[in-house]
Amino acid sequence: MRRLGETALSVLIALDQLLQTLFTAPFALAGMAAIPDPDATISGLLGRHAAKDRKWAKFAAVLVDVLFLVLTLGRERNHCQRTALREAHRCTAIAWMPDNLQADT
Ligand SMILES: [Ca+2]
Repeated sequence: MRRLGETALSVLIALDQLLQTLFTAPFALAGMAAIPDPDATISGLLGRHAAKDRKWAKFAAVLVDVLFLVLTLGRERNHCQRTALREAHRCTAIAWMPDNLQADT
């Protein structure tokens, strides 16, 4: 049962990263955002932009934070901020990629 749960979580994170990449791509193409990091999640994106005091991200982060607080029965507080920090410490960009892929601007 634990194996099923961990596998399901991996699939959900991969889908989350895909959605984040697809959501960010048009903004990147329009020059309004950095090239999307394919290993960043929606929560991480919200956490990074909320830390920059962007109102849209702060609003969305509150909603996501509440969702994770409920889903984890109160164990995961400030999910978006924590996710942004976790993702910042796990840079997965490879050497030939441009610098703006490795750090959100
Ligand atoms: Ca990934």
